[in-house]
Amino acid sequence: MWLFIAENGIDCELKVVDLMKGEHYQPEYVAINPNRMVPVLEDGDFRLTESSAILKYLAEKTGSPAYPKELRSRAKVNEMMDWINTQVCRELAYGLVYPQIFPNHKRRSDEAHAGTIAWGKEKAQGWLKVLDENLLGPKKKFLCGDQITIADYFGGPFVALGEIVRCNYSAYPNVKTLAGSDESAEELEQGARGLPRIRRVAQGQGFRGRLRARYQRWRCRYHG
Ligand SMILES: N[C@@H](CCC(=O)N[C@@H](CS)C(=O)NCC(=O)O)C(=O)O
Repeated sequence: MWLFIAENGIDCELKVVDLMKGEHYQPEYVAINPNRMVPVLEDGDFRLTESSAILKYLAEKTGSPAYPKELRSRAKVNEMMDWINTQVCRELAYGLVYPQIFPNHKRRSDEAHAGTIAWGKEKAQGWLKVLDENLLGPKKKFLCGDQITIADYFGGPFVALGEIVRCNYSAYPNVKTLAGSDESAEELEQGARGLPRIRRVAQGQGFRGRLRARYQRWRCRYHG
């Protein structure tokens, strides 16, 4: 979401909620999002949670081609985002990565904790294989074809989460590209994806435009 905001020059006041310090459990933030999660977008007095819904809102509001208006093209973008939001989010993020980085995801015994991670790893590998072989494939530049869509803005950073716990994506060459972990410096200039692209945007661009977005966060500590 942050990447989309930055690349589209949307004026956005970025407020980092430090999950490692448990800031999302502070009353001030809970009043904004009782789910105790990030992100939240505020556009005037309009407040929106759920990163997929936020991306669609921003893309629609700015008339971005990254969320095509044509019925079937849009349906494919929605399909991809739902797939990422359920399968990949559940197993890669919540099964494998988050239990290893967030203290509040610690299970009640070491055995239960190890079991959660083992299950998440096994399932995530299955989804990564589908992503690599069926959804991306070697000839497809982006998740929904040759043009970048909000599904890529959504999915790239999700997949790149695996970097934090040193996932080895060598068995999934197309996933590596989506996650941006195999971009050369030149490719990066031309439009890398995943974490390298986020870093590039973070280093090189400010936030300009008209909207005010607060409590938005794609930047956990691990992004530096
Ligand atoms: N369905 C929500 C999930 C948001 C979510 O999982 N956020 C994570 C960080 S990426 C979070 O805030 N975790 C805090 C926690 O688990 O304590 C969305 O897509 O916005």
